[in-house]
Amino acid sequence: MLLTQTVNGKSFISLGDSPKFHSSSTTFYRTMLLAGSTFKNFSHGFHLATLPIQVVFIGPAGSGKTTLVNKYGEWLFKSDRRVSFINLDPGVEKTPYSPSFDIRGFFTVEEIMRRESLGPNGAMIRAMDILAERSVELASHINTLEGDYRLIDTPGQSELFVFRSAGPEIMRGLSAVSRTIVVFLIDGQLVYSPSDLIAVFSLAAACRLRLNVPFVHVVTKADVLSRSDLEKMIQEPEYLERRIVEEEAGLLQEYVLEHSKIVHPFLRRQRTVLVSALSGAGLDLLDSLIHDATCECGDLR
Ligand SMILES: Nc1nc2c(ncn2[C@@H]2O[C@H](COP(=O)(O)OP(=O)(O)OP(=O)(O)O)[C@@H](O)[C@H]2O)c(=O)[nH]1
Ligand SMILES: [Mg+2]
Repeated sequence: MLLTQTVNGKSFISLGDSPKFHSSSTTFYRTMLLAGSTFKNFSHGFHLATLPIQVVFIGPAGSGKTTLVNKYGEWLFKSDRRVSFINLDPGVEKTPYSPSFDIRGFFTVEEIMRRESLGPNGAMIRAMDILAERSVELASHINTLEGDYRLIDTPGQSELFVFRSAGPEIMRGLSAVSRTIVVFLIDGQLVYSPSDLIAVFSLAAACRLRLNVPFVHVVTKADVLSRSDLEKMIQEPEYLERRIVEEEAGLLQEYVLEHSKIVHPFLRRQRTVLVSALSGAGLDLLDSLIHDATCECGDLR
């Protein structure tokens, strides 16, 4: 039962048990979540820096989400930070990390296929809809996990996660309980031309519009990248435009040039880091971007 209670002159909604405003931040945030508050609107005097950072890894199938969750988690452990791993992919068979919270404890794509006589795509769609329906419950489960960082792995079929309601609902739930950021992964091996670059960053921009939380872009698999000028194309609009003119022709050139004008200002502000989960290159820069984007001084919103 929801009750309104008053602690030190502040009114808030509780679950009916005694308020634990001082002794348990988890209970406090859970009650705030159920009351429909959002993290951004809190005015309770909690210092942002004391809250766990929730990092949600999103990217196209095979872009390296699960590998990066594991490697970044190991890197954080080595830097004396406490980490919880969270798996939200009901279709994954094995994870290289031990999840503290695993959606497969509630349902798997295989179970849904069997139970509802669906194929793999239909079952994944159903799984995403269940995730959306249970997003508040999910966020409050996740909010019971200890640690400085919560690393959240998402489904391979990211388009279903982002463009159905699961992604936005879960992001709302997570943002209500603690500071939350998306790390958007781009598989560097798949960027062959300037138009590929514009295409993947347009996808990132569409995801950002859907999810409405701070984003950091990561180009993955930096150890096997053949294009040494990828970073230059990302950072320098004039250089990117020159490459588009050199490498594209006709209507496609016109179209890509127009898109590059839209994507570029956004790209420069967001910053992009090249990372190799295999060698560990770029993990320190990724960490400082995540920190900047989630601290009070952050300017990446
Ligand atoms: N060379 C190289 N390969 C990588 C790197 N990161 C991931 N991979 C490989 O890329 C493939 C996909 O990696 P995953 O981590 O499973 O990617 P994912 O995005 O979780 O995949 P789904 O969940 O199926 O969408 C695997 O074969 C990894 O070994 C990297 O930094 N360098
Ligand atoms: Mg994965």
